[in-house]
Amino acid sequence: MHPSRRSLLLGTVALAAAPASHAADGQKILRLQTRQIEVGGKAATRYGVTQPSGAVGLTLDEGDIFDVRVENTLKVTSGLHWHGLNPPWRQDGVPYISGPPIASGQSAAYKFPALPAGTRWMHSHFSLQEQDLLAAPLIVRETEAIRSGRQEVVVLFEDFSWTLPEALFEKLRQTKMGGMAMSMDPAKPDLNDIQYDAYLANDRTLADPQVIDVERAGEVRLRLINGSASTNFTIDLGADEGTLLSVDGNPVEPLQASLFPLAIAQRADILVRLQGDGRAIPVLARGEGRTLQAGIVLRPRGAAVAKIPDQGTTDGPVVGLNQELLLRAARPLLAKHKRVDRSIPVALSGSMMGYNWSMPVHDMAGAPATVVRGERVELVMRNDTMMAHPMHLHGHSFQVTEINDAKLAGAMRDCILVPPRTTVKVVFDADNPGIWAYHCHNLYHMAAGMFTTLVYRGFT
Ligand SMILES: [Cu+2]
Repeated sequence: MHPSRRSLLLGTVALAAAPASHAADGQKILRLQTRQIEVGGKAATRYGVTQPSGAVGLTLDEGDIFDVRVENTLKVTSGLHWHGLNPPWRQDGVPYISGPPIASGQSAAYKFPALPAGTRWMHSHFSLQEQDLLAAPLIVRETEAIRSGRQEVVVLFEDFSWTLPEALFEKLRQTKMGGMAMSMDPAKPDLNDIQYDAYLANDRTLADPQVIDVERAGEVRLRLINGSASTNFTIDLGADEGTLLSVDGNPVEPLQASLFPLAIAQRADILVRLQGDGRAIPVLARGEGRTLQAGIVLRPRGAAVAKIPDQGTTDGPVVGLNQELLLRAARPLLAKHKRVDRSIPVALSGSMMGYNWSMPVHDMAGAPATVVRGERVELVMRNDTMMAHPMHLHGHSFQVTEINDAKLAGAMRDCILVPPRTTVKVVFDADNPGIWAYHCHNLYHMAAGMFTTLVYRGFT
């Protein structure tokens, strides 16, 4: 290893004692690199996360140790966050909160049990790099999924612009100045801040979609990840139906549908059974309030694949919580302590004086949410704004327990969409002491202030 590539060792004593000069057995290398993709016939240079083998992202099996060295080969400071895994807090990959970012030419090591299993993902939590596609799948295959022998298809959906993220953000701050561009009509929520040039499915537009060979009458487990910076999607299976197996990587009671809302940062595992009729099945992600779409195609042997336009005939549906109300966790929080020990109000807020967002806790802007280890904690998120906010808590899986006064034993998640004029309650067990990021996963809302922390009292 180059001497300037100083190792930043994180975590356990055992790890610190391991030689840093070569990859230990089982240690995987993830490189932050630039790469070229093609959008609309033009080449675009963006960021990416690849292993030395060329594999994108990382796939592990349930029970594996997450043993990774991240090498930053970019010219800029960066890092990776393990979205949906619940590591010790110092290994969460959030710059300045869980640890320092990774400078250009440096690396950092991570080692912890890869829990919980399921469809996770990884992305930069540094500046606006996520919009530059610095994201990849992180799959921890469930033992049940491995045993099933089913084919699996992982799809990372992203939003793409030819404009640099910093310019997009600056434009938002300019055009929203004074709130003139923001909807004041409660019947018309603001769906999109940014008019993207393309949506991508595994880096490809529908001009040249990924076509995946499947068995004629086979079963396919789709692992779908909304890795976009600020686009909510609806997954559309067209005339076909699928069975929702898990959301955010966590199993739910199976739910049959052809449309599946997928808010920013959320994941959906969907089982598709091919009918044996030899038809290809497109899996589309339709942008909320836009005709623009992306997708992949499942192709049984010999099937013809029709061209799919990247513009649909109607706008993608508004992404809300109708389906969320139907979801039931297959593995809910343990029933042994049913009482909520602490309830924390969080007001999702926006200022009409410019593009400013916030999430005051207990009505105190900038205050962290504080908890004590061992408590069962409820977050009460009330959205007073005209935009939906996909709210993500790091380091924990929470259960959705109430949506506008409707109580439910809902899904276990790490990201829940809170639509305008909606209150959502989620509950989690405070079992992972540390300082955790807690924020809106719309990249521009987060950058404009909708970000706080969850802090354990006296955890050190
Ligand atoms: Cu938001």
